Amino acid sequence: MSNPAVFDGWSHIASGKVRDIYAPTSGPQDRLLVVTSDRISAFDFVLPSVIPDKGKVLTKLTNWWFSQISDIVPNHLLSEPVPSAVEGRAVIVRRLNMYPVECVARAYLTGSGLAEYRQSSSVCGVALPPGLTEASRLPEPIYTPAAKAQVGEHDENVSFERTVQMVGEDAATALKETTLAVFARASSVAAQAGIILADTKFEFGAHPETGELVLADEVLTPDSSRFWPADQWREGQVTPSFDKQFVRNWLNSAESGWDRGSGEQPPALPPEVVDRTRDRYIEAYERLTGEKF
Ligand code: Q0T
Repeated sequence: MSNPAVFDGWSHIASGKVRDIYAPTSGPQDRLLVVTSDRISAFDFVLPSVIPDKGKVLTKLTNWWFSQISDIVPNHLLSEPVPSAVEGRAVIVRRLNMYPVECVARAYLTGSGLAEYRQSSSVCGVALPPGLTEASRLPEPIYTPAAKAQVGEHDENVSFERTVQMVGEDAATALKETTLAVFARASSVAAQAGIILADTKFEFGAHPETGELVLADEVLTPDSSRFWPADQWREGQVTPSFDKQFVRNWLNSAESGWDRGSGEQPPALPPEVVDRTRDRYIEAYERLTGEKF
């Protein structure tokens, strides 16, 4: 992996597939700089191509959602300027005591949720009716938390009871209730835009002074959620992702020359796949927010 950018007064502390986090080099450690890159991942690989403006789109979308849901939960944003090199795709946030729980809500069954359902007729201890299949709509949205794994590992689905052991009854209940409340609000916004919010993941922390629950991370973006074009959903069929369908289709095609299981790194994307994918991120932003990017 390449080295993260250097910014005066900030020290790099962590990187994910898409984002880089920095702490102040000196002085109070109550803030972080979170930079969203134009990197894109698919099939668990970071691709060698970037999607121009993806970092800006995801940053604007997260900030828009934060404002839409601020009556439900406070968020970690601080209104402080970011280094000019990353203007538009970075934020300064309050440094929270993060809960080690990935707070997932699901309204449709796919991915790890479907795999677990096929094994146990339940997901994270939530019993589900028989006969569900790929992309089935659930009777109601469910909370399916996961325990944050080590870097490079996949998060492990856990029961609500397990999260009680991890963070205590009060925090576990607040995580679940807040996750489902935000999910309900976001689902209705997405539905009006012709987008199904199949599932999404939130990360919360505790305010270091007051202990109050605060929403962190990115929220309700295509990277943290499954957005499906409503007109392409069919129960029983894998629904193409709103944002990455061209990327996945091309990587899976003979034209890419790539074998997902080979252990080889994926190849660079052709320019037309990059351009169409950029358009999809912008379209998602514009449909959800009703605003021009
Ligand atoms: C965090 C304290 O974004 C993440 O990883 C990508 C490198 C997950 N993560 C979040 C934090 C945040 C935020 N956001 C916060 N406000 N306070 N830690 C650290 N990693």
